[in-house]
Parts: sequence; structure tokens; C-alpha cells
Amino acid sequence: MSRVRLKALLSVLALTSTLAATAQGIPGAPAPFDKGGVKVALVAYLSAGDFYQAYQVGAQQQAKALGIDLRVYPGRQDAAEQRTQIEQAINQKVQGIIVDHGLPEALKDVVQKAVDAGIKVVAFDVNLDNAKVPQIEQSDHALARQALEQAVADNGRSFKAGYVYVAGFAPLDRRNEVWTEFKAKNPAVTEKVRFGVVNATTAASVADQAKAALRANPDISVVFAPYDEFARGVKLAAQELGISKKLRIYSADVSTADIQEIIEANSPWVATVATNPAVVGAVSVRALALSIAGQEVGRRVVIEPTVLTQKQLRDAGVKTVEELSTKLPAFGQSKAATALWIKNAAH
Ligand code: SR1
Repeated sequence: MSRVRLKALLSVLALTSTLAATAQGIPGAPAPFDKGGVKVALVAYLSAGDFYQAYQVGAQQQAKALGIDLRVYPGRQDAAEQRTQIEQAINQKVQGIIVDHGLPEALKDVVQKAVDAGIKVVAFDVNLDNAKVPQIEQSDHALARQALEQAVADNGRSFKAGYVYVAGFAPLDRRNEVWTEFKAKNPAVTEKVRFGVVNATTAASVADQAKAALRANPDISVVFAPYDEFARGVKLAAQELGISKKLRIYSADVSTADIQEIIEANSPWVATVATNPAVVGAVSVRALALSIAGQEVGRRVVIEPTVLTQKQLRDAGVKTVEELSTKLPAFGQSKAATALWIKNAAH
């Protein structure tokens, strides 16, 4: 049999076993996964951007491996819409809800309503302040610390910086705590300008802001932009202003498109600190599955990030997230929220 036909046959077999898992459940798994047919909702606040797309792919892969019927509700950066979607999920009698980002004040009461209805809830990157809701995060303090350590390694402890930040998003707020602490410990680092926006076209909007900010502050040599859409915006601005060679951008997150932007000639984006977003999506589904099965999840579920410098990526010839997972196996998986009955999805 040809390799192509063998691959096609294996995919059909894999799909068949997934469908079987949905219909019949997973042998030896705790209820309700032993019977199958578990319905779960993923309600996302942010729908635009590579991170969230990869996160949802990872969540779907893990859901399939667990025989879960996962429905994704795209919040479209709209707090009212995300609330309505949680209400819809409650009305559809799902057994679990993953709340992915969002504005806490718009969500707390509706999430409590879900909890009161016996629905298990986990939250990724939104602090719902609810003892019944485990919080999933990428260790944002470590992420920001590692990015800033790299900035110091490259630029020393004295430089003029630009900073991209929007308050109200849990991961950005945690990263901001580290930036505040870093400036206090490094008085020769000056934050000359701060800007930022999160919307459906974050990179383009940040590029407009960055252009004005960098033009007004030509002595800035470092930009701390701890979200990949922010880094893309600043990079675009630097290219349009013709200052890529004198600027260094330190960011968070990674996607195949980001790797291309980092490794291209003269790119000012010199380092990013990231988890594999597909792994984070899978961990979110596993945490929810444990909770639905009545098993221990813990208050916080943390996925540790890795520093990826432009030099390392270029030297290793890494061009995609898949290649990154092959070269750095720890990047392609996480031990968070695992159990013997859970088959981890591959990414
Ligand atoms: C607007 S919040 C942006 C962050 O959410 C995820 O945690 C990603 O890491 C991204 O940087």
C-alpha cells in the first residue's frame, strides 16, 4: 500500500475511533465519560488573532480524544455577547463551560448562575474570583520576567523603552506587575511612552499608535510588547518608519506566522516568551473534564512558557510551531491536568 493511502486509512481509523468514543464513551473512564456524549461549551471573548485560533484547535483536538462534543462560541471582543453566549450554553444544558478571557465584571454573575445550575466551569486568563472555578494561566509572571531578562541580556540595565499595555485583561495585568517591579529595580530603564489597544484588528491599531509614539520618541531602543498582536503592530510601525535596525522588541506568544516575522531579515522582534497555545487549549479541556468527572483540579492550573530568541530560531532553522514542538518536546505538551484515563491530544 502506498504511504498516501496508508495515511488516509489511518486517518479514517482515527476518526472512526473518535466517533466511537463519542457514542460509546471511554472504557474505564469515570462517569459521565464512560458513557460518552458529554456536551461542553468554550465561550471566548477574543476571537481574532493567531493565539486564540490555535487555542481553539488544541481544545477541539483534546475534546475529540475525550469523546466530548465541544461547541465554540466566539465572543467577538464583546462583553455583552460573551454573557449572552454563557446564558445560551446554560440553556442548552451543557455539562461544562470554559470561559476564555473576558471582562470579569461582565461575567461573574452569569458564571455563578452556571455554577448554581450544577455546570462545571473553568476559566482561562480571566479572574472570576469564584472558589468553584479553577483558573488556568500561562504563568504570566514567569513569562514577563523571562522576556525582561532577555532584554537585559541584550541591552544592559539602562535603556529608553516603549511599553504596550491595556489594563483589564488578566494576563496583561499580571505581566504589567512584573514590568512595574522591573522598572523599580532598574532605575536607568525609562518608560518613555505607553500605548495599546485590544480590538478585532489589534496589530493594525497598535501599529498606528506605535508609529506616532516612536516618531515622538526617537531615543527609544527597546519596546516591551507582551502580546504577539502588539509585537506585530510595533514591528510594522518600525518597518514603516525605517528604524527596524535600531529597535528591539520583546514579546509573548508564538504562532507559525509569528516565527516568520521573527526570523525574517532585519526583524526588530528579537525574542518572545511563549507556550504552545494548542497545548493551553488542550489543558483547558482536560481541566474541565476532570472537574466534570468530580476529580481534583486545584485552584490554579499553570502552563510554563519558554523563551524563544530570534537567534535560537534562526540557528535551529525553525520555521513553524510544529517544528518547534519536534525540536523542543516540552513545548508540544504539558503535564497539567492529566489523569490515567485521559489520552492527551498530540499537537
Ligand atoms: C489581551 S490578552 C492577550 C494574551 O492572552 C493570552 O494569554 C496570550 O498569551 C496573549 O498574550
